[in-house]
Amino acid sequence: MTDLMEISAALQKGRAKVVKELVEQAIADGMSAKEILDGGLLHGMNIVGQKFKINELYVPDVLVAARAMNAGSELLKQLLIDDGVKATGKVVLGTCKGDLHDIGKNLVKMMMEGKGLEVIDLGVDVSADKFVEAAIEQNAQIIACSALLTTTMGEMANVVKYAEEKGVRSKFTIMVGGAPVNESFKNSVGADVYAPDAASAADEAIAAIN
Ligand code: B1M
Repeated sequence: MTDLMEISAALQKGRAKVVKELVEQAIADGMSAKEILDGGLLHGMNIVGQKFKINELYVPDVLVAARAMNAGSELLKQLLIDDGVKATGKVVLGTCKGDLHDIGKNLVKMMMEGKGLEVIDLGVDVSADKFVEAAIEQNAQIIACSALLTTTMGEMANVVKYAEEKGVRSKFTIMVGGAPVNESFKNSVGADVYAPDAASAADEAIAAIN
């Protein structure tokens, strides 16, 4: 049986190839995607975050760890997506303007696709007008904004404001999330839904559409 701590340790060292092999092994051992994600990949990334905070690791170390995280989570995607599920709704998703963090956003995308939602991924550094214009163009029901920086979460207020100015606010459920975001921030910017993690983001999206 694969030791999830080995996945965590390899991720912390940024060893993408090893992470990939260990995740493949864990899948072959019959572990669930959630177990591998929470106990291995996210465990390792949390430690990287703590060490980054106290200057024990630096930006290049975090970048290689992020690459290893993406290599591992990409393999889990197949397990999270049920081919038989028909798209039940459309979401435009992105990381807010000025923000390049995309690991959490990518997990949200995977979980939403796993629930049968069609996700239009706008990428990172997405401005308020781009979120809203894409939602109009794509005829989406949900605008989902991720932010990891206290300096970029303010763009979420601009998304709400821009939708109001365009007269389309009532057409969309605006969902917000990311490490510095919480329920009271969601209320302060006038968004509709806050989700603390990728799995609840997918559940909340389904609930908002139905
Ligand atoms: Co940056 N970084 N980073 N970083 N980074 C943080 C966020 C930080 C907390 C580190 C720290 O100081 N401890 C700090 C932010 C401080 C703050 O604003 N309060 C920080 C900083 C300061 C910076 C720079 C400014 C550093 C610098 O250059 N001096 C810089 C900014 C660059 C920019 O964006 N303009 C920077 C750069 C980077 C890297 C490029 C090196 C890299 C990103 C690589 C990438 O994403 N491709 C990076 C990383 C990896 C991190 C940490 C270590 C890990 C983030 C992560 O991916 N976590 C992070 C520290 C930490 O969080 N512990 C840190 C795993 C991921 C799964 O979690 O994204 O939170 P998260 O997603 C969660 C939930 O939040 C939620 O679901 C996910 C779990 O299921 N969620 C949503 C996310 N989006 C959601 C949307 C939803 C719902 C839920 O609905 C729409």
